[in-house]
Amino acid sequence: MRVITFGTFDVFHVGHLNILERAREFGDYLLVGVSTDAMTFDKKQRYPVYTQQERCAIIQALRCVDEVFLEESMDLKRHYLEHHQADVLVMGDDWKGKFDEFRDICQVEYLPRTPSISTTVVIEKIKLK
Ligand code: C2G
Repeated sequence: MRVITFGTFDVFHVGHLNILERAREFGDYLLVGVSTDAMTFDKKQRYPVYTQQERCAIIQALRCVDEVFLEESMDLKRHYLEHHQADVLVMGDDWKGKFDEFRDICQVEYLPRTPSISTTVVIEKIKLK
């Protein structure tokens, strides 16, 4: 089973690791779409701390990840799912319901987020030191 997930994965933290490890358990090949810097800017009006090359290198180095590609636009999801022949799409439950339209081509799973951690929380913690 080919599993796919998407994310920015900026300032990598244990919440990111947890979702990737749990996603991998849905199959035997995990593909990760990493949002480009430009796509992140469009979505959040700020660039990530780490560049897309750095974020891809970190994700690619994880034992649970088999393949990494750049996600250029939210609107290309169906294309990515088809192109990579994904059997299962896994996302955190902050996206609950958002990708149900793809149930016609793959299984869609929303997993509970790891509580109390996010890129913003990490950045704020560092600022306060
Ligand atoms: N996540 C999590 N627990 C946290 C923080 C994040 O499970 N404490 C999950 C999110 O639910 C998501 C993944 O980690 O599934 C990546 O999160 P982000 O880097 O915040 O990515 P996001 O901005 O949600 O981008 O096409 C969709 C986008 O690319 C997703």
